[in-house]
Amino acid sequence: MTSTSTAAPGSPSTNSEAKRNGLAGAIAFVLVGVLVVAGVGFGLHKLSADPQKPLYATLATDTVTVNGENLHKASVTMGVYPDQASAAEHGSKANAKDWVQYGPSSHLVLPQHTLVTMTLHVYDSGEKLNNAFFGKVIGTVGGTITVDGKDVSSVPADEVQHTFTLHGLPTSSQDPLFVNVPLLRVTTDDKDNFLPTKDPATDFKGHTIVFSFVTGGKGEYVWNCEYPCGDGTYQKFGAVMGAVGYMTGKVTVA
Ligand SMILES: [Cu+2]
Repeated sequence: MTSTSTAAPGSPSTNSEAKRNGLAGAIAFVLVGVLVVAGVGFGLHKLSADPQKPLYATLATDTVTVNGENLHKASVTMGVYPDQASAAEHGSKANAKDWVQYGPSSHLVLPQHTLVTMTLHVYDSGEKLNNAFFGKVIGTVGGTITVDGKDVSSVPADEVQHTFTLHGLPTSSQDPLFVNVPLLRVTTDDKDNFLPTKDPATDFKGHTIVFSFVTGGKGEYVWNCEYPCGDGTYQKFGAVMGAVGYMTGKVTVA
């Protein structure tokens, strides 16, 4: 019996089988590609998501005149804690890791064209800034902050616990906003125990720092600490320093 090259009806030729296999492979390749892209997108979204609920500034009913401009007023209060126990002790929901941390949220939402007054209760010790520039107060109304009720325009580089440094990328599409506030450290004894302070608002365990700045139009900004309070990596700028929810976060002007 001689073989024939014509396939019986209903049975695929080797040629179209190869084509079909090729098509299945291509579809599988595209599907894997889609899954990889979706996975990366989901991962990045999760990484950039807020670890805590955003903290909205409270809008006041009265207004104030700053540099000839009549502005609304808003206020926001936060804390800076050396660890989870300190955060819990002072009424802030502690973050997942037992690191130095801002609380209760690292994502602030502030109203636009408003005089924002921030109150920070700060409970950590410190060492020395690696860059004395961040010991200066910049961008606040009057160029000052109050520390336990006293006006200052800078904090010595070796008396800083953390900084609140708010900034954005230079862009033509949103107003510039730069605020730098050095936070006075709580002093410690030679065994690293915290010494009592003179500030009743912190139960004599910290300092209260108050300052105001004026927001521009809507925009997205970031803040971070510029005191090297991370672990030994990246000259103490690693770990907690880059961790959203601890020493860095977002500011939305809405
Ligand atoms: Cu810090």
